[in-house]
Amino acid sequence: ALRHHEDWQRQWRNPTPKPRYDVIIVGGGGHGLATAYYLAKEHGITNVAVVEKGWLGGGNTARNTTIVRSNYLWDESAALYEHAMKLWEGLSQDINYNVMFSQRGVLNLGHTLQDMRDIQRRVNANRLNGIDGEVLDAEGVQSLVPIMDCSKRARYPVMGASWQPRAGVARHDAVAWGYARAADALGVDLLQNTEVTGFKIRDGQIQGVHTNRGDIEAKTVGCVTAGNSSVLARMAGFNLPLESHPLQALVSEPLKPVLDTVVMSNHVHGYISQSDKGDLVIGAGIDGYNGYGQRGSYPTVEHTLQAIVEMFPIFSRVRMNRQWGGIVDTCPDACPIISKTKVKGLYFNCGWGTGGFKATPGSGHVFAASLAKGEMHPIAAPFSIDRFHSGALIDEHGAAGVAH
Ligand code: FAD
Ligand code: PYC
Repeated sequence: ALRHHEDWQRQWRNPTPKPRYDVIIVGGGGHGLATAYYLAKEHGITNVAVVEKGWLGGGNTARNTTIVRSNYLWDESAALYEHAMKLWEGLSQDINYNVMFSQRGVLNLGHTLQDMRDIQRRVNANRLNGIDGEVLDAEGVQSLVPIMDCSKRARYPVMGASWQPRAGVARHDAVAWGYARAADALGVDLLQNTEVTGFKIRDGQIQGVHTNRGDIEAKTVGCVTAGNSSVLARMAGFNLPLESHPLQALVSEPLKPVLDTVVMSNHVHGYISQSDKGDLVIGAGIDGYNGYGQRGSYPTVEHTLQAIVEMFPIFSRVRMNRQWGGIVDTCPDACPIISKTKVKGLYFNCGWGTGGFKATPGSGHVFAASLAKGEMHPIAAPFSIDRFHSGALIDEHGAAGVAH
């Protein structure tokens, strides 16, 4: 059948770097590509390069477990993630690319009284912010997910959950490819295999980047390099309060449809959904050590699968097909940094840690507006680096859903 799959059009050009652009985006993951797209589409800035050391979407964008939700506790993060959710809801039409956004709902389970109190508080806060959410008891959870062990026999019996019906999953590769194709069509140059090795800075103002393919000039540079952000910051002469850790995921052999929603438990600590291909998509917490290897350690895999089998004894004999890791940049308050820096014209968008996939459209949208205007978008402003000096942290460890 594949015989007829030939002479396909390229989805994007493979241009030679120009000597200078209006804006350079470093990092061709979902966030960087979305930024470039919105710069071109919403602000008419098309003389833009996305500089990517590997291939587009080859970082965390293509390695995550694709969970999308906006049920964060604090007003600042609720605004950011709900902005993204609204963009997700029209994204396939906007970029004319099927990102397979499936609003199948997300459950965040509670296994203790304190879990349930935190869930109540978060759902109340969400509803005050106009974000959908319900608190379910164990029976409500069981009726949504009949194959889960919600009995009292479990080591940590399920007491209930928060339920966000508009949450769900999306096809991660398609998000990167869709934004890439749409940005390219508007004139953005996507430069793959182009690694930024340093910054050109004169009198405190960014002048451009050094790369393995030569220097490229721009008076505005946005770094969206996820797990490598602190490395890039050091090249520019400052430190970021980030730790880079591996985060693993694994998928099973394909199964018939058995799970039509997303289940996350921060207490027994695992999360699971079933992809349209039928694989179970599974993850848990970060590996405890710092590192840049895109793999992880065996104890984490074992811990993850213990949690899954505890919640879903029915999966105990399912075989796992593939396992991998990505490098996530975790911030002390489990919130991103979207910020100007002490170098004029150099901006960073990073620190999304274990939870940035869901934010991809919103992050790109507010970052593009900030780069275009030279002033941080109001939704991005609270996520400035300055909060680590002022103390105005936004602690989202409870809503992060993944322990770190
Ligand atoms: P990336 O896709 O990593 O893009 C950064 C890019 O920068 C990379 O392509 C990299 O090659 C490039 N780069 C780095 N250094 C340089 C350089 N010097 N020069 C040029 N380019 C450079 N989030 C959720 O919301 N839901 C989930 O279910 C979820 N699950 C996850 C599961 C796993 C296993 C992992 C690893 C992450 C998960 N996340 C999840 C987090 C999410 O994937 C990330 O927060 C998000 O993808 C970050 O997006 P990005 O575009 O900034 O990063
Ligand atoms: O932030 O929802 C999330 C998440 C799920 C898996 C990893 N991160």
